[in-house]
Amino acid sequence: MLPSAASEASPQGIVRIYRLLDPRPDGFLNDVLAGLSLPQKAVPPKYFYDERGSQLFEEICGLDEYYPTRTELAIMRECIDDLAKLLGPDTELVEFGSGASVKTRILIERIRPSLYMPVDIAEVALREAAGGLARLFPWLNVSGLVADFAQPLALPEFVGVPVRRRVVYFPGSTIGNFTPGEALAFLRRVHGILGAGGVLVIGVDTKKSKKVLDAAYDDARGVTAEFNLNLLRRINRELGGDFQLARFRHKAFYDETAGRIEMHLESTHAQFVRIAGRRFDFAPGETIHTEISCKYAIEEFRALGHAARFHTQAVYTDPDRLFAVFAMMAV
Ligand code: AVI
Repeated sequence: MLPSAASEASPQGIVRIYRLLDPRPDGFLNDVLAGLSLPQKAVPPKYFYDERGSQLFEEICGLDEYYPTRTELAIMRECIDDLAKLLGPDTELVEFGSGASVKTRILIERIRPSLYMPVDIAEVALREAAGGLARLFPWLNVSGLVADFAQPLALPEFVGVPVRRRVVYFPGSTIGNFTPGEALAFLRRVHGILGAGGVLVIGVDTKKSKKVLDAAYDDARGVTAEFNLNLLRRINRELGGDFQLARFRHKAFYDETAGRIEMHLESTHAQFVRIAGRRFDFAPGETIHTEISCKYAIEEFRALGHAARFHTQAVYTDPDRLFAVFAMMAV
């Protein structure tokens, strides 16, 4: 699929926003209807991120219990000089995610890429973040791409910009939201996007105690619960569903055997819900599976990278090994 449209300029830095034409404009509806028809009802986690969902996720990132964001940030601060040496000058920096984080700012400020391209499905968040970065770094050439990075994609080519190396930045341990098989397929696609010599800088959440992980996904203030339930609110609003939110509850737990968090919305009653003329029945205690978040031991992730033809050049971690940032070269 090729990018379809370019637009937009901000007063200071120039921002171009490209959109990949969605061949299935009713993708959300189809995915919800198909997912709720499965024996284990499920909705893909990419649909969390409407405007409210993106705000709630930002709030999660600041929670005491949610250690990944602050830990990854501390690691980036610590490793940035080494990382900059490893990446070298004249890079084209592609970020999978909106680019709203402080980590991105640290990276851009230090490596000064020739070109920066955030790729995100959430257009509002992408526009805001790209505009903010262009204002903060007026020298920066910013081209945002509205696309689902979990799908195969072709990036626009830019001529006349000095680029020695393409770098893909994928922070936040979002790779954990794929199954290991999907993660491998994703890494292989990233390898294709980078080409030999390109580098992937990726944040990975590590395996740790169930107590710490359970709390990170079921916080005391209920922000994660609100984030999860917002998915039903979005289905009601955008697809004309009639979920009663008070009849569902957030459920999240770490499955130590599988090495992953599972997030569900549990029906508290026997009930049915209608969406687009279809009826879905729920037994009491039945759940909609909304997210997995896989955790990797450092050696496990190194092996996954190796299977996708990446050579791990550096692994940066915090003293408690709660989180890891990998720099992996496509070979
Ligand atoms: C985006 N992703 C890496 C988050 C995670 O930790 O899996 C999403 C999230 N879900 C609940 N809390 C945070």
